[in-house]
Amino acid sequence: MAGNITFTMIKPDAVRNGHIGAILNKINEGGFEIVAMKYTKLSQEKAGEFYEVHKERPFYGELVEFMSSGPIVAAVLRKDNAVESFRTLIGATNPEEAAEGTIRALYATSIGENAVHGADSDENALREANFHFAGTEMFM
Ligand code: 3AN
Repeated sequence: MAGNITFTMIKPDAVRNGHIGAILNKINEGGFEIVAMKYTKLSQEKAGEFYEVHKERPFYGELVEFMSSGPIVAAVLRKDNAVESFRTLIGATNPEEAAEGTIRALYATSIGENAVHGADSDENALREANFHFAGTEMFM
């Protein structure tokens, strides 16, 4: 059965470009409840750890550099079928392929700097939530 929790980050490009408020509004309008949230910055080491699954990909270095380049908003969201529903709301990885009205179509600048992260499975959503938040910081 699909879980009801997903994990997201508003990435440094979207923060720099002033889109935090607009993206949180899309998240609320999409019917997601925020159960944890923080404004923070990943060190290079932490970003490397978070994206460890992509270590062998050619863009790993660039991704770690970018994700540690400025503050982010990390959040845990609740909705039925949260992972899939959120990935629909954010759109394709490449903003040029993202459906109209999705967060990436509206606010991403490139495939590398694509405004938001969304967990890709229930298992990863929980792992990523626990990576960023202590149990006492999540109001599930
Ligand atoms: P998604 O974020 O849509 O799940 P993944 O898991 O394939 O996409 O990639 C993780 C992150 O790696 C993306 N959000 C993006 O920032 C970066 N990325 C993916 N593909 C590329 C690429 N071809 N060039 C640069 N960065 C990329």
